[in-house]
Amino acid sequence: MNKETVPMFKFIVVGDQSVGKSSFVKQYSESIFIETHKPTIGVEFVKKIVVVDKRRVELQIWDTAGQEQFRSMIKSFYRGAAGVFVLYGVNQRDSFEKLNEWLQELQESAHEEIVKILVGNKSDLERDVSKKEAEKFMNDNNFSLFFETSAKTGENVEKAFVEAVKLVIMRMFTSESFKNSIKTIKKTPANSRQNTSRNEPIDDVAQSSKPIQLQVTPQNQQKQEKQCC
Ligand SMILES: Nc1nc2c(ncn2[C@@H]2O[C@H](COP(=O)(O)OP(=O)(O)O)[C@@H](O)[C@H]2O)c(=O)[nH]1
Ligand SMILES: [Mg+2]
Repeated sequence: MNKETVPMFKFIVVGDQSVGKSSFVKQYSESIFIETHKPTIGVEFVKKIVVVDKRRVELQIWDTAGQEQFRSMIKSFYRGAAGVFVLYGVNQRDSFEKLNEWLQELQESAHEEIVKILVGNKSDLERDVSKKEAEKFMNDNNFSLFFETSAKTGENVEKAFVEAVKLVIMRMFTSESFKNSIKTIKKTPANSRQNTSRNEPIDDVAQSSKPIQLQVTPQNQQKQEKQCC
C-alpha cells in the first residue's frame, strides 16, 4: 500500500464578531459568499489541500467565534498552529481597536514564532480604518503579512493563504523549534477514515469542504484539544 507523507499546517482565524471570519474561510475553501450572518458557535474547521511552490500541503483552517464566551476555549486551539489570521473589518473601527485583545491572547497561548497575518476584511465597503494605520499596527506588532481582503469579491483571499503557507514553509527551514511545534500527518490511502468527536469522517468532510462544527461544552473541550493536536 502506498503511503504519502503530507505536511499539515493548522491555521486559526480570529477577530471580533462579524468581521467576516467565516466568510473569509468559506470564500477560500468553497469560493462562495453568503450575505446573511450566521454566528459561528465555538469553533469550526475545514481542510484543504493546496500546492504551493510544488509542495503539497494540507491546511486545517479553524474558524472561531468572536464572542466573549468562547474566548477561553479558543486559546486551547493555538497549540500546534502554524499561523493565525487576525481579522478586523476595514469598515468596523471598533474591531480594529480591539485587535490588541486578540494579540494578548495569542501571545499567551501560541508558539512565539507562529506566522501572524493581519487581515483587514470587507475591502469592498467604505473604509473606516486607513491602510496606513493598519500598516503601522502590523509593524508595531510583529505581523509578517498584511492584506486587505474582501470575502465578498474574493479580493486577496487566496493570496493571503498562499503567502502564509510560503512563509510557514520558510520558517520551518529556519527555526527548528517552530518546525517541531507543527504537526506532520501521514496521509494513508483514500479509504482510511479519521473520526471527529461527532464520529464523522474528517476525510469525507474535507473532500466536500463542509465545515465540521464542534460543540462548546466544557466536557468535550478536552476531546477537541486532543483532536486538534
Ligand atoms: N460586503 C462584505 N460583507 C462581508 C464580507 N465578509 C463578510 N461579510 C458579511 O458580514 C457579515 C458577517 O460575516 P461572518 O463571516 O459571519 O463574520 P464572523 O462573525 O467574523 O464569522 C455577514 O453578513 C457577511 O455576509 C466582505 O468582505 N464584504
Ligand atoms: Mg463566524
